[in-house]
Amino acid sequence: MATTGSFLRTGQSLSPSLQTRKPIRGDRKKFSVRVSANISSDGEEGRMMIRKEKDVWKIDYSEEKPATPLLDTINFPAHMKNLSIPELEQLAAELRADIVHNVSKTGGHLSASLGVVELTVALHHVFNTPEDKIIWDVGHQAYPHKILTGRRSKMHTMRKTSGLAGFPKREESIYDAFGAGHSSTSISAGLGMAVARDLLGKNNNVISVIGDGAMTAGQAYEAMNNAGFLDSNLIVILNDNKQVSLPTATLDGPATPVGALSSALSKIQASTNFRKLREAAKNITKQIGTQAHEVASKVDEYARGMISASGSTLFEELGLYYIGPVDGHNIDDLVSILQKVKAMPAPGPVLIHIVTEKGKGYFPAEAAADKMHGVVNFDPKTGKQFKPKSPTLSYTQYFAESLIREAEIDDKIVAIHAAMGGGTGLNYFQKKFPERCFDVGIAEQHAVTFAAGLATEGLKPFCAIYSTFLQRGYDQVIEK
Ligand SMILES: Cc1ncc(C[n+]2csc(CCOP(=O)(O)OP(=O)(O)O)c2C)c(N)n1
Repeated sequence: MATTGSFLRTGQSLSPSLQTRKPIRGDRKKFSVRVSANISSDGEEGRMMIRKEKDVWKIDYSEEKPATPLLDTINFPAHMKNLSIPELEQLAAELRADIVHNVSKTGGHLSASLGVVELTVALHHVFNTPEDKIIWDVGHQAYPHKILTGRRSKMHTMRKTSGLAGFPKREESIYDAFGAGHSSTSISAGLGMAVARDLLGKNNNVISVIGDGAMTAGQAYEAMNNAGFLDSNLIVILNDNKQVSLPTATLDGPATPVGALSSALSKIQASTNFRKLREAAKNITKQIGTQAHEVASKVDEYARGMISASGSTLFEELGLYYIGPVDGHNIDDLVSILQKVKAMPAPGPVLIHIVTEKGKGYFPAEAAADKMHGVVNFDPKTGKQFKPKSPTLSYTQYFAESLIREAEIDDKIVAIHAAMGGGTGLNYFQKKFPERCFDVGIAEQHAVTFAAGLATEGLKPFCAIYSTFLQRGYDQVIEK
């Protein structure tokens, strides 16, 4: 499990300004769903069991549709408002089982959604969508969101003609605040919505959820830089699952996260001292009032300085208030922290760093080399996919093999891809020539100009950008 290190927990102080609670907006009808505290969902007709054993949810995945008594009562987020923490946990377990069952029939993106089940439940419990806006970056992780926002009965139509889209789509639902597919747009879009809210005199919340992969793109930093300057209230949730590039099933397993940001995030997780010092600093301010403010802020500064080489200062230098790391599978902590942040009167842009595991709760995905990121139909019991066997090599494989052959005789050949080793076939090249292959993260425009730089010095770069993602490097292709 990727969730190592120490986490910010329920009850830990965030900041003195978090004490006052905003009035809850919207006069929502309260629904109360009670399920047995000794939680287990075992179906009529012996359907798939969901039970909690020693604090761990056990789901016996099978061909059968799982019994989901609590999820069956939830059609919209309004139905989740009165649920207790144990009930929200049960809802998450049922949601996870439902997603595995659905995707085993339709294919699609599996593991990103499994990783954000608890986050999705916590967000829809705490915030009042669709007035509050949730923007899912890339959008491949939005299946639990779709299920909780009125589209559960249509999940079997996912990615079929006239069926549900595989990504959030504004025309599909008022709960889809922004369309996506290409990555790293959520902070820009969220900031736009936050500024529009302020200009229009509204007071809803805006939450951008962005993965550590999507966070490698320049646009995310352009947006954070602007957010720090504009200082509008905006919540950015950084979903850190240590999967920056798309992992591939074909080779050795998940790629090592690329880039300085990944190591910075790891340092933050490891730095208990940093958080202890910072919290101490804030508590001093709270206890002895404004006179001590200067002293306390110095302590806070010192605490930040302790990990000055890491990402926490990076976010804070950009003007975002950093909170974390938080265990992204602990609903109790997520709910408590989201409630506190929601209650802040004027926090400006806040970044909540959560740590999750891609494929969480479904063993075949957790164990798979590619985490079962994108799948065809599969057997839910084993995770075995029903992939059609092709008698010929794909174009991508021909490309990879040809490039490797050329590179064996010409050591000036190098290769570049943008977080898409599998999709471009360059994972084969990477395995053969690790020193001559560059995964630059989700940074297509950088990839193209980086290749141009290599070429100016006499190397022969092959920059392979997958599909429509080259649109991000269009100017660089034309100009450079
Ligand atoms: C501009 C662009 N380049 C590449 C992709 C392909 N892609 C989809 S998801 C993904 C990885 C995203 O990582 P992260 O944001 O951490 O989400 P995770 O899948 O790990 O939950 C990539 C590279 C994309 N959607 N958009």
